[in-house]
Amino acid sequence: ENAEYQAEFDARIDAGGFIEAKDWMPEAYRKTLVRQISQHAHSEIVGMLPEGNWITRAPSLKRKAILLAKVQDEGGHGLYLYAAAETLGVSRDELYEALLDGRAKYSSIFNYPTLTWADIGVIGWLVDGAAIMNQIPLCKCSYGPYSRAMVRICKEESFHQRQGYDLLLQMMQGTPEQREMVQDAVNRWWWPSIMMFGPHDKDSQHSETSMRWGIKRISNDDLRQKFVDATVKQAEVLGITLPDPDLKWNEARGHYDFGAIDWDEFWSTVNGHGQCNVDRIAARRKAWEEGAWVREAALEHARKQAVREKA
Ligand code: FAQ
Repeated sequence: ENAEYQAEFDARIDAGGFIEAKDWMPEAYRKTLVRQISQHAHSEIVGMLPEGNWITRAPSLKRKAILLAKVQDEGGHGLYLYAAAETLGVSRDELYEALLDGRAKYSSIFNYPTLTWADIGVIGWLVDGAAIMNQIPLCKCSYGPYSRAMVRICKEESFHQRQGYDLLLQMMQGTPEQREMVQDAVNRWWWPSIMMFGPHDKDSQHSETSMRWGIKRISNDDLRQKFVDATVKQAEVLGITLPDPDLKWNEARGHYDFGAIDWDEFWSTVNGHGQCNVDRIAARRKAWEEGAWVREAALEHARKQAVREKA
């Protein structure tokens, strides 16, 4: 019987179709989706912290309103993604528990500190820019609930990317100190941003199966290359230098070549030893504990309403 279901699943995947929550799916497909979608959700929720750090210090009312809205969007993205993961038969509580226990991964990028206001612009430009490059192909991924969540998320991410670039363009028209601040932030965020795409294809343990299943449509290295190619021109318009002496146009390949990535730094950050890993999890744990009364009140409210409806 399973063989029949498997054949139907394979045929749908091969035809570029979607798998929905109630459809039969191989256990390994379900597992890899729970892994990727929950890591993605955790990244959004942890990703609120580096920028949240600057809400009280935004330099104007306009910038504060924009930053508040952006961080709120990230909370919303986390919620759509946890909901997409729940369609696969896991609960949000168990996923969240894995994050708070340090068992679950989230994107390496959110373990770097935001030292100046320019970091807020650079996160929008580079981090959201890299996120969109990776997420546009996910709008066509084979799992329906994930792909539909990604369509909405990508629309909001592209606004995030533009607000970051706009913030930097404005700072670059300011004082020499402001321009230096932008360059310094770019120097610190450039390499971590290109690490976001994950290990090289040859070292990417899940790529082959995820590509076969139509979860990943474009490989880690191809996405990283597309990101570098798109970003070089934007850096020129801004008037900053990307911190890579090996970055140069390769006429034969039709792409920019770039220098070697420090994979020791990447894996050490992924495995819990980056600059801010301990702080990030401590902040999420504190928010969970301090929010206990809200969850209890919501449950109590729901209980009272159910009683009232019955009466
Ligand atoms: N950080 O075999 P692969 C955002 C892990 S954007 C940490 O290549 P896969 C928006 C990987 O999980 C950021 N770990 O894995 C925002 C695996 O470990 P595992 C979130 C990483 O899954 C912007 C191992 O390495 N975006 O939040 C990283 O095929 C601004 C082997 O790697 C997404 O999650 C990394 N960078 O490909 C919010 C997008 N890279 O699971 C706030 C969806 C790899 O076996 C502010 N995810 N690993 O324990 C994906 O597209 C994929 O999961 C990849 C990795 C491409 C990230």
